[in-house]
Amino acid sequence: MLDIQKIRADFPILQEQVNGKPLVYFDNAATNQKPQVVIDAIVNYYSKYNANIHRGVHTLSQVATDAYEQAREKVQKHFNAKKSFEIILTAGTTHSINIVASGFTSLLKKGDEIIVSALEHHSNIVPWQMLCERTGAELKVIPINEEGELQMEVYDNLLSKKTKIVFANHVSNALGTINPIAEIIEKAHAVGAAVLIDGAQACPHIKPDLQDLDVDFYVTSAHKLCGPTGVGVLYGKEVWLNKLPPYQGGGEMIETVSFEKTTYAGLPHKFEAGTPNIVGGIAFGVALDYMNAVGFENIASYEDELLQYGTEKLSEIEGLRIYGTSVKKAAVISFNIEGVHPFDIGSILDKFGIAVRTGHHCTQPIMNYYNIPGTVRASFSFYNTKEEIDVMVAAVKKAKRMLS
Ligand code: C6P
Repeated sequence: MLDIQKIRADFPILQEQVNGKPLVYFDNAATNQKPQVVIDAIVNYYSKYNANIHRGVHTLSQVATDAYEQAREKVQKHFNAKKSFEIILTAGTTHSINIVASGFTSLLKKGDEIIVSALEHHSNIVPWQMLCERTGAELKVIPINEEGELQMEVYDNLLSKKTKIVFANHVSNALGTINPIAEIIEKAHAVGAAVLIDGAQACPHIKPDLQDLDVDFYVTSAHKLCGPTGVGVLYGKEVWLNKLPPYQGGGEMIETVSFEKTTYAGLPHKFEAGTPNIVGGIAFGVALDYMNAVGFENIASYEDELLQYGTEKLSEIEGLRIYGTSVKKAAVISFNIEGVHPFDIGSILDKFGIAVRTGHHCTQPIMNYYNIPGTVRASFSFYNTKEEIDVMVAAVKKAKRMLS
């Protein structure tokens, strides 16, 4: 059992008022809020030991390097990666995906196939389309059904010896669907294809065991896990990271440089050119500690309660349709009211201090499937409450009266 009021006290922003009303923050899928310990870690770094890392013999640089490398180890432990150098600290999910997509340029040729799910965020579509343009490989799509679930029987038919890599998200940001990633990975491996799983929306709710999943690449962003923006994870199996060329050239990613020839550093530095987001990495480690102390099992079961409650209450509103009705779902409710544009509902909710996201959520293919311009998306976190859901439901009812 979580003590929600105690948890809420850890998040200073939750005491804020927006438009004269107590903030109800239901835009957690876009980015979630930061507890005081994470904010303190950022202030502490800049006030006490700000220095560049992996470079200086001086004390501050050593302290900062140790803190940064400890954060990498926390990430390794959290995701159960075999080696800490399999954890590349990046700028976020988008950056991580682009490193892999760019790296596959030299590994693909015309006639090869890439399979992507129809539930993907644009950042897990566009880099692969660019890869196809560069290599002549072909993109195949696993379609969805009305519930917003992947049609796995079509996936079975798409897989062949031509398949070189498969991409899917763990949880859909637009619909909340939890995808059967263990099955996706196992079937892809059976035809010799690699798999990249986009865990941006899963990681705030689920603690994945990467060795158990046997996934080749797993990516996520710190800012959805109570950490800062501008930091993310690219996990890759050692064998794959060794196969891929570096993404960017620069300082830190080299072993030796001369005008005749440069040799690259080993993992993880080969993929970490330039000064990284040092404070971001350190604060991410603190955020993981915080979330692990709350406990992912507690988080998942409490958020599921919020999801069931919110779904039930919103469903009572006549003319309201929820998109994404899979039985396996994270705490995201995407909805529309018949005849009303989602943007108008979002704008009225904002007047009541309620933050939701409206629009296509960077998933235009999903919106095209349902033939809608977008949805209103309420996404819950472990610090939200049923009372806040009541406030939103009442505001949606008012918005409906005003707009229809
Ligand atoms: N989705 C949302 O409101 P970045 O921006 O690199 O941290 O994450 C991109 C990304 C990739 N995959 C999925 C499944 C995502 O949900 C996101 C980010 C946010 O849904 C902002 S667009």
